[in-house]
Amino acid sequence: MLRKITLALMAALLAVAFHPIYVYAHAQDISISVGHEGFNHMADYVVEVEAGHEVTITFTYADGDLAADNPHQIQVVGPGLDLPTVSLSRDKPTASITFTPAQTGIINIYCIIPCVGMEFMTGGKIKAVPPENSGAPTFLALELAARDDGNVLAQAILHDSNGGPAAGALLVFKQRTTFGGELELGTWVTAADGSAVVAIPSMAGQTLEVSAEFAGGNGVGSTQVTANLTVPGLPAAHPIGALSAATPPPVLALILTIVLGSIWAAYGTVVFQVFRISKGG
Ligand SMILES: [Cu+2]
Repeated sequence: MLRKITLALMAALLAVAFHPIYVYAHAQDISISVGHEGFNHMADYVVEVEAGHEVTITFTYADGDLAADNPHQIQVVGPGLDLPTVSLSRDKPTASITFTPAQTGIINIYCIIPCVGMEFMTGGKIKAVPPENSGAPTFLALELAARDDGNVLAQAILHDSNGGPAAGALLVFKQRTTFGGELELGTWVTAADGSAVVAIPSMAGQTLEVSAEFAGGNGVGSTQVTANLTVPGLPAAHPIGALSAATPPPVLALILTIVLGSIWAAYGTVVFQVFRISKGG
């Protein structure tokens, strides 16, 4: 009984444990000049952006000081990105490209055609870093609860900066897999009370790590929250071996008696025969 109460308490404690992270959505505009001295006149140009937020890069042609036209074709290459190249020349001095780095990591900027100064146009980098906590936040809470049918219910509730429920918002639910990756469970729309509920199949003893994300936008901050739950229920207990029990079952006791008796009988017979032969000789 005491054990059951302890288990229930532990499950309840795990179910309410969550760690909210608040972030803010914003557009990121970057200007990069492209010329024979490199990107923004640097051979190792680096700029930081926040992953998950839209980035617009405006490239400008910076080779007006050269006697001849020095066209460039810029490619932006990074994880999860498939972007068209951007061409710049004296006749087309500006061009822009817009994308959203979905993950953190390094995005490279190259000039992919022969040009004056091309050796300075291979090391440009955009560092996509995790979003910072800033600005007016939205609030997202996530609670995991194990159900008797083997599912874990993940309930997320989104509130706006005034503390009111945020209805009609898109929440993306993800589950961390045992392989370390993230499995996207899907996108749910919050109800009038700001909540969205997902049922996740689970096994007894399994530890689930689930996250809910609100992307924000249009002046509303983005939010992410992660929660963990170890599904209650013990792995099948090992029954105590029948022979280790305080009172072995009668059939096993009988078999043991017969086996041990036979061994001792054989031993006795041999001893008797040896004794008889040695006496006879
Ligand atoms: Cu170039």
